[in-house]
Amino acid sequence: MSPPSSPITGVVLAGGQARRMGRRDKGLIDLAGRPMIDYVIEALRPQVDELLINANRNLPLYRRYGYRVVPDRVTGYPGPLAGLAAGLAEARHELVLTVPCDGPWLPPDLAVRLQRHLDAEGADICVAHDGERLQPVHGLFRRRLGADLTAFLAADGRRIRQWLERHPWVAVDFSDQPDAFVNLNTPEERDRIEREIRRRAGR
Ligand SMILES: Nc1nc2c(ncn2[C@@H]2O[C@H](COP(=O)(O)OP(=O)(O)O)[C@@H](O)[C@H]2O)c(=O)[nH]1
Ligand SMILES: [Mg+2]
Repeated sequence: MSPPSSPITGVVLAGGQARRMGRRDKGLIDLAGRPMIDYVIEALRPQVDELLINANRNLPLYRRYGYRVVPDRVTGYPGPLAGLAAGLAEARHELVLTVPCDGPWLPPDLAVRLQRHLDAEGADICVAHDGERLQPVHGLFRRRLGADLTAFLAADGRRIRQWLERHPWVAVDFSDQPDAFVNLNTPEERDRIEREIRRRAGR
């Protein structure tokens, strides 16, 4: 795989309330013997030049990974855009890649493919599409959109799709990797994916 042409800051979005997971801190939930976020960091680390963790609870535990931990700058848990806003405000690089903390099977070529399309189409935002639906928390964003996102959130904007429409955005088809966007929102999903991880690892 060829490296991306511009440096990228990766942001793991681990700042949600996890209402469907009993409000536990989802990134730290055990998945086959490791905190869920371990899988995400392992998959994202080789794809980016800087890594940030967006979290709002248990900050000392997240800091143990050795990356900067950035909490939301807005209150009230307005959704993933709050985590993106924190990432855009703190990123060292001009391109910012977000991924959720609850998807253990991230595409290994996520950054490369998103950046290729972002550049080719001259867009400001490039998000993944799994063949059936948009997966906009897997997205590459230009850092300078931070001011507009802050304004959108301040005006009570919440919906990702609505914010995307304010900017030139494109989607990239990842339907060749059907498992890549599996994410764990409920205890049942966690149990099912844990069984699958153990099965694949033969343990
Ligand atoms: N910073 C921040 N992140 C959030 C918030 N709400 C959700 N997220 C993150 O956004 C991602 C998607 O949220 P999730 O609850 O899994 O919803 P899903 O899109 O239905 O799977 C997760 O990585 C969450 O940690 C929020 O209010 N603030
Ligand atoms: Mg999820």
